Amino acid sequence: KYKGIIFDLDGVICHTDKYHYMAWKNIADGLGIYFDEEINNRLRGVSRMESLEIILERSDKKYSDKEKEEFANKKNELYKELLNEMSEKDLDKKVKDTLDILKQRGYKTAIASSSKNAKLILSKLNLIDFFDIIIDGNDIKYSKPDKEVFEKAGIGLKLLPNECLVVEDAASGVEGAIRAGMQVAGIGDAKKLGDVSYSLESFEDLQKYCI
Ligand code: B16
Ligand code: MG
Repeated sequence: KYKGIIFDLDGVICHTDKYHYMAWKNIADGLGIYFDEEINNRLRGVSRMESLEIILERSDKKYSDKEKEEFANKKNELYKELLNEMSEKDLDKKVKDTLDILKQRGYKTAIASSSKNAKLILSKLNLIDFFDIIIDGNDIKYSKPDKEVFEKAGIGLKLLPNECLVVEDAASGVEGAIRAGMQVAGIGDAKKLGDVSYSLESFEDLQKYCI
């Protein structure tokens, strides 16, 4: 039924979501702003600046655009330091095997990520040449829950929306994919969301639904 599979990156292909959390936690603690895993879930799939705005909701202070830019830059520096340690061994074998099987079955594959660091991460995981197309935070004007990143991935694969299945871990991504007219397989927290077509207990479950 599907001809292409469009994957989110953070929280689906790899677990860089924990590094985003650690880096933002450092910024929030430095500013004396309360931040926890639950608030962090709202940052999934959302752009860097929009993530900062969500964190600052709990601050009484007003910050200038220049200050906000400094916080966001500092977060990205911390995040990239954490990424330094990453290598091919951080790619789960079951994820890699599943990707290979789906490719053998003839599916086209894409990445649709809000992250401006997506290509850096994919090269560390030695996956940069695996996907037919990579659309990331540098290619879009509006981040998830907008449909832009998914629409561009679908166009890049030369497929219609109803020929694509999106794999997402975030509410923002599920919403964006549905707005793009695509069906979604939810993993992690997103597997509990009502509008997903498939709930994946693990990444390998994709092999059951994409035959
Ligand atoms: P960056 P995804 C998203 O990636 C992350 O989930 C989100 O937490 C992050 O703020 C966003 O990328 C921007 O990342 O600061 O690296 O540009 O889940 O869409 O792959
Ligand atoms: Mg994600």
